[in-house]
Amino acid sequence: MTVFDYLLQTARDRGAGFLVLIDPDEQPRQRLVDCAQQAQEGGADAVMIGGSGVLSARMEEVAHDIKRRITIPLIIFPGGANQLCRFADAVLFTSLLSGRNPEYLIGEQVKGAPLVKEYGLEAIPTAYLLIESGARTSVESYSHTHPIPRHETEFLKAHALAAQYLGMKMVYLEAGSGAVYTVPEDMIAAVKEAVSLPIICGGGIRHPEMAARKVTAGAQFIVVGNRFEENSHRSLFAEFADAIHQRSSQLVDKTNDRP
Ligand code: 1GP
Repeated sequence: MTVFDYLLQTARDRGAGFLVLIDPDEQPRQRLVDCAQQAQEGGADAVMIGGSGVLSARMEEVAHDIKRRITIPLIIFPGGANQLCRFADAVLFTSLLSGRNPEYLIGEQVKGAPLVKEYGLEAIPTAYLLIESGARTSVESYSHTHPIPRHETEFLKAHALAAQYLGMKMVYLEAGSGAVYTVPEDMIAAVKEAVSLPIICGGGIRHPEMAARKVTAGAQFIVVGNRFEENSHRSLFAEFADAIHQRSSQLVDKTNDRP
């Protein structure tokens, strides 16, 4: 089974998928590896690794160590082509469609594509849509792009539709790491109504109830990163997993679902 199919099946079986984002720049390597293991034991469905400013050597060593400790998929969420490495199962092959900077629309993708092939990574074509979230985020700073204004729902829907017609497989509604405001639920619901693509939502989600609201609005996958840098106890992952897995009664041991 591909990672993409595993994700779709997870969303179907559990109501939604819980993705934990690890930024290799933020903490000591051992703590990041422990965090990934706690995430798996707490009920996360996959671990994502990446960030806006990660150095490739750091990415490689952290991914290598995490991959050895978890059985759920490890998915690269690259800030640029230099973050690709062979120690992962898949890569969210994103294009920052909300911006108009050609480097992040297609430039980094052209640099990265040969590496994706060489490393044998599964590429999951994903439209990355940044939504204004109350303060300047590192994605804005690094990409030199403007986010889609909050509540400009028709504009957001047009971007999501364009992604679908371009053949992308997922749409990521991003408020940005550590966002003051999360993606509004009415914008999630509007995108859900407009396109048939699975919706990933992340940025600023700090409490299980916030995550649950995004799922109720229509998000199939919830990404949480920052919150676990302060507290990576298994019990906190489990609280998020319970809130996100709104169909958890139908579950079987997910380690059997691994691709
Ligand atoms: C950022 O959506 C992710 O790319 C996660 O955001 O770190 O704020 O949870 P947080």
